[in-house]
This record gives sequence, C-alpha cells and structure tokens, in this order.
Amino acid sequence: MTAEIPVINPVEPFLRMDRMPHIWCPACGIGTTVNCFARALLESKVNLDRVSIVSGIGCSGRVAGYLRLDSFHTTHGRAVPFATGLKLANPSLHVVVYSGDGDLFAIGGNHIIHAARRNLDLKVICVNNLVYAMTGGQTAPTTPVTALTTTAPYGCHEPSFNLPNLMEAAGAAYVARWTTFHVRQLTRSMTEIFQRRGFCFIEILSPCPTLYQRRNRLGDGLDTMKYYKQRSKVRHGAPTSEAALTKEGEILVGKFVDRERPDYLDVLRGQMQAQLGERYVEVEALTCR
Ligand SMILES: Cc1ncc(C[n+]2csc(CCOP(=O)(O)OP(=O)(O)O)c2C)c(N)n1
Repeated sequence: MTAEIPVINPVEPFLRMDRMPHIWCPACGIGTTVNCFARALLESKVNLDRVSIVSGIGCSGRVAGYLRLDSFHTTHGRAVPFATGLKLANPSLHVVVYSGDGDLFAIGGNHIIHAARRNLDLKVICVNNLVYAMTGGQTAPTTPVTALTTTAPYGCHEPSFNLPNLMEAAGAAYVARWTTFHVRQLTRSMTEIFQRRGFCFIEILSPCPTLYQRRNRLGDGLDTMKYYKQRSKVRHGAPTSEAALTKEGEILVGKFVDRERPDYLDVLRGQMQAQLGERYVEVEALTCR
C-alpha cells in the first residue's frame, strides 16, 4: 500500500478558498494570470501585509475578491481612483489594481490616463480579453477592427486602443505586455513591478473562449494558446507605436518601457518641503505613516 501524499497547490495559500468555485469559464485565462501573480508575490518576497489589491467590475474584476490580501472590489471603472486614495492615505502600501480592459479603459479610461500622467505609484494589471465578458461579450475599446461582438454583429468598425502606446504616452514608468501563454515572462514582469516606483502597467492578452473566440470562429482555449505561441514576437524595448493589435495578426510582447520619472508623492513632498521649510517635518509626521 502506498502512503497518501497530500497534494498542496502552492497558490492555495493566496486564495480565499471559501469563495471557490470561481465564476470563470473553462479555458478562460484569468485564473492563469492569478497563478502568475501569486507566484510573483512569492518571488518578490514582498510583505503581504503591505499589499492591497483593488478591482473594478467584470470577470477580471473578481480577482480582488478571490485573493487572500487586503482586497477591495470597487464599482465599475473606479478601481484607479479608489487605489489613488489608498496610496495617498497610506504611502507605504504596494497598491495593485487588477481589472479588465473595459473597466480600465472604457468607463475608467479617464482615471487611468491621469494616474499615469501623475506617475502615481500604482501597479496596474489589465486582463485584456478584447470584450466586455461579464455582461455578454459587447464591444470594448480594445476590440479589434472586423471582430464580431454582440453589439457589432457586422464586425467592429471602430479603431481600437493600443494600450501600451496609450500608457506610455500618458506617462507610465513601466509598460509590458504578455499573453496567458507567456506565464514565466509574465510572472517575471509581475515580480519586477514590486521593485519599481511609479505607475507600472502590464497588459495580459487572455482568451474569452465563450464570448470572443467562439463568436469569431477562432477555436477554443487551446487554439488561442497556439495562436499566442505562434504569432507572438518578443521584442523588449520595441516602440509601443508598433504594438497595435489586429484580429489575427502578430502580437508584439515584451517589456516596452522601464524609465525613471519622479513619482507623484515625491514631487508633492519636494514642493511642500521647499515651501514649508522646517515645518514640513511636522506635516509629514501628521500625514504619512
Ligand atoms: C456603472 C456601470 N455600468 C455598467 C455596468 C455593467 N458592466 C459590468 S462589467 C462590465 C464590463 C466589464 O468588462 P471588462 O472590464 O473588460 O471585464 P471582463 O468581464 O471582460 O473581464 C460592464 C459594462 C456596471 N456594472 N456598472
């Protein structure tokens, strides 16, 4: 008789197991991103008591609720402003925003560009499945031209956002893109942003087999993995202007931007110090932990 060896999933300690089973469909990529994120938390050796995670609404927005961290599941599009408040009230926190392309760039689009412009010390992880998945597969600002959605039955005719390019232009200090096929590289990027200050942005292309791939006759989850494998080109430092996505074209992935810019709180503190002189120490003690 063989002794039973308990099988422990290394990600399990990071999950709120009382919330399982999760809502994600078979072959959805969001769970893969969570696995990479949990590994990044382990590898970065960050103090988990100092990590907060904020999500908006959507399938991707469920991540905060499933992670055993200080988590906030906020209203649609408002993860970034919520995270901004959290960071300004307690600058010693690592504040992570984890949400979908629709939540962050449609209803939340205004907030994210200004957070990047200010170079707020936030880590934004955007799961991009190219549609609004939770509400039934409507067109998002990331839907490629000609792709079919519930609200574009004749094919999307609007140009889509090139998210890395938008984030770089707005002022992000760190910009990377991976797909759910690139689990090692994604984990490395997620680990790296815990060592960076300023606005960090990672886009992850992720399949929605139920609503995007099926409607567009792009096969199942496995076919999407094959597409990611075959058509992705890793080019670190590539100009983000070349990172636009098309329905079945090449996918440029890699770390595109990694630059030093004074972050929002440093600039604010510098200005206050210059104006208040010795009184600044008093104010700092009152406002920052
Ligand atoms: C104010 C408001 N408007 C609309 C909705 C409906 N709604 C819920 S999730 C969602 C889109 C989410 O898309 P995305 O962020 O891409 O997440 P996904 O579900 O694809 O992961 C919308 C429009 C809402 N909850 N609140």
